[in-house]
Amino acid sequence: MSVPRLYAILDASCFPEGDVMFAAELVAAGCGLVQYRNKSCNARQILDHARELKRRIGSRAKLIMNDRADLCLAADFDGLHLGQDDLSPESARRIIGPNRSLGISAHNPEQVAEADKTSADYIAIGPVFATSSKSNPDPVVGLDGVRRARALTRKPLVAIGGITRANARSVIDAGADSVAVISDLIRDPRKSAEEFLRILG
Ligand code: TZP
Ligand code: MG
Repeated sequence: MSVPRLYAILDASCFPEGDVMFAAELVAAGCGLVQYRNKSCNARQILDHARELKRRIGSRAKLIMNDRADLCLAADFDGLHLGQDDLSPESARRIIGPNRSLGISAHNPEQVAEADKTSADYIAIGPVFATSSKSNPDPVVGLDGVRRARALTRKPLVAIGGITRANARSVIDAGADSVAVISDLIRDPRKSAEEFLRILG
């Protein structure tokens, strides 16, 4: 599996009025993958939102569900992203099957090496820089953390945490294949995604 250079994350907490327009703008800019992250709604609400996203943009972008293997299947998403406290990759893989993408977050070299041994299709390393989009984030790993992770895996490496148009190129130059972004896409998603895509080449 290859991961596109820009890995957009739609964090539901940023869109109390609904989030489909945000996703549609990202896709219009050429963004080919959107992760749906919802840490506050109940399962039924998350599934409703996810199905709406699937209906509206599912034919134009790959959709990744955060945390929940059951909702990934129920909404017929293309992949699942797991943190260190979610289901193990092998348990999740049994649920989502061999064909959906599976990603794992890692926050230090040991976790990268561990994730490398699993059936994960990509590994996310971070937070690279300080972030205010995640509660209780792990310590920042910096560009050195990206370089170290790069040396430990040949799986596609997604960098996350505090990544903006101003620093995205440095993250790719440190060895990441892709950058995952929440906040620097929010204000003007179409323009911002277009700029990311231009910068990331
Ligand atoms: N995991 C590590 S940092 C982070 C997550 C979900 C938040 C990234 O958001 P932002 O706004 O791009 O820093
Ligand atoms: Mg999680």
